[in-house]
Amino acid sequence: REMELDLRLAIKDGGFELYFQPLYSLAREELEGFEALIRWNHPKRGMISPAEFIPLAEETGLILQIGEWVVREACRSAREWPEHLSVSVNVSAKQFSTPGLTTTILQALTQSNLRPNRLELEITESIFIADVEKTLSTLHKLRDLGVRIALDDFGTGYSSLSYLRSFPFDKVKIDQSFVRDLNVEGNNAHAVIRAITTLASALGMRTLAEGVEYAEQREILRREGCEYIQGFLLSRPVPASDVAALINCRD
Ligand code: G
Ligand code: G
Ligand code: MN
Ligand code: NA
Repeated sequence: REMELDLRLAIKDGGFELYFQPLYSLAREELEGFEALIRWNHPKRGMISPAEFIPLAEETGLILQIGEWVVREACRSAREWPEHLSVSVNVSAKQFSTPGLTTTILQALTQSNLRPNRLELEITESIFIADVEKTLSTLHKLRDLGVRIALDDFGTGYSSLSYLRSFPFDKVKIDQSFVRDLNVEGNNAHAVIRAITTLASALGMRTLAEGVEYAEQREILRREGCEYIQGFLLSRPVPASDVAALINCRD
């Protein structure tokens, strides 16, 4: 497995980089923070998408070391931003189910001296496939650290509604596929978005729509009660060195 060896080398030699994509509050018309998205700069193949190497990292267990690096680096970066901005980090199911997770998060917060409520962990419904009691206990431990917890890619798994009821997530990230459906007439996509925002708000959770590419989508989302958006309309994910420009640009 050549790719696995390359991954090990990348962990050792610092072959990864974090890109950041803005999360935007529609209600306040201002930046809320950034989602950290990992990139692998492969010595021969150039930039490799996480969609390609995260599955291998999960299979081989290397996701644990990579995940630790991501959390540390994300906290370190966020420490340089204005106090009101948060950083969101993707946590894979495998990472979530390891006992060391809370320690890793706590260490990253301590080392960077970042206020815990500036860190948001994005987890997917797949964590509920495992032992539900254990999953809930981990979620509560993380919540006790003071970090925020978002449910990512919402609506793509099954029985989504029961998961929403079982834990007070801070935020529900509506999957891009629902936003894409808004482009097509007569498929009830508005109604689905409204149902999600109504339910989330009744449960005291905020909603963010992913994959927003057009102003028309943004306006529908605003109308249907969605509070936050993320997507190419605002910005593609950018390297850390370009984050300052996004923070300073007002529109
Ligand atoms: O950034 P991009 O669209 O290429 O991301 C592709 C996929 O990889 C998405 O599902 C995203 O959640 C995931 N991903 C990006 N960065 C990380 C990361 O740091 N950790 C994990 N576990 N997944 C990530
Ligand atoms: O699974 P997760 O939601 O973490 O994945 C985020 C992925 O979505 C990243 O790979 C990011 O590059 C991608 N992404 C972010 N905004 C947009 C967008 O507006 N359109 C599309 N097609 N992809 C997007
Ligand atoms: Mn995400
Ligand atoms: Na998502």
